[in-house]
Amino acid sequence: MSAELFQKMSQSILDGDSDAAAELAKQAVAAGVDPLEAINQGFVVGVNQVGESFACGNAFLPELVMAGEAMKAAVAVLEPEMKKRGTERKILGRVVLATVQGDIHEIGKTLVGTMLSASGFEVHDLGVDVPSEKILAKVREVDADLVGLSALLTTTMVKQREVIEDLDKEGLRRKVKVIVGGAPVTRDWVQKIEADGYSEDAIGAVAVAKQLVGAA
Ligand code: B1M
Repeated sequence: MSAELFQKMSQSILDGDSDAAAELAKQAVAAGVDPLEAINQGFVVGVNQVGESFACGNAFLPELVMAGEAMKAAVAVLEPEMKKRGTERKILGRVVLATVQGDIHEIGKTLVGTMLSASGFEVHDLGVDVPSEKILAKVREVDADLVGLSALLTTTMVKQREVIEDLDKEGLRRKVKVIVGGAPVTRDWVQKIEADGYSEDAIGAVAVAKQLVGAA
């Protein structure tokens, strides 16, 4: 019974079907299936497959977005049940995520957040056009392990450096690792501003984040 259910769960993610994923999660709860097992043996199997297909060029952005959304729908149903059972999913790390000040491009940043959260990170997404002081305040509030900064404009990339400098000034730089990304961001830029990690896409961002928290 569980094997069949897990297979359907994985398939719902591959199909990017949020309604089916939520429904299967409800069925699992009703049948007394361990919600953590449902995530790890069911839904995560699907999300990993989509991630691999994307990395090989066999799946594209819409599939990735839909898989992430379906994963979120399933986790939203299962999380309260995990809390009830005291088997909360192990959080890999806390991430404060934002598109930097002056920049309102949100799609890539949100995709990175969805994939991080689908992969086990607790994501605090501050949205777009976020000033440095707001990012630092959130880092303190949630005791973040990682800061993710997205910038899509050559004119706003400089704000990534500003946040890193502010973290340094405030004595937070040693505590948090910083990942940067966005279309104009290059490896040279990453070195120049002394960020800890960089990825060209959302799947890569998950791999980098896992490395930085020692969960790779
Ligand atoms: Co604008 N825009 N835009 N735009 N826009 C670009 C970025 C641009 C390249 C278009 C072009 O000229 N070819 C250009 C920038 C040029 C430059 O600076 N080099 C540009 C411009 C100029 C502008 C305006 C200035 C236009 C104007 O008003 N004159 C203006 C700026 C507004 C502002 O921010 N202050 C503007 C506005 C807009 C819209 C509001 C209309 C809209 C955004 C809507 C929204 O987000 N809600 C928009 C859009 C849609 C784009 C393009 C067409 C698409 C961006 C996108 O969503 N891509 C873009 C051209 C392009 O990129 N082809 C363009 C899909 C998304 C999934 O990819 O965001 O790259 P992306 O994210 C990827 C990776 O970059 C990476 O992973 C993601 C997933 O794979 N990634 C990270 C992103 N963040 C990451 C963080 C990480 C790790 C990886 O770690 C933390």
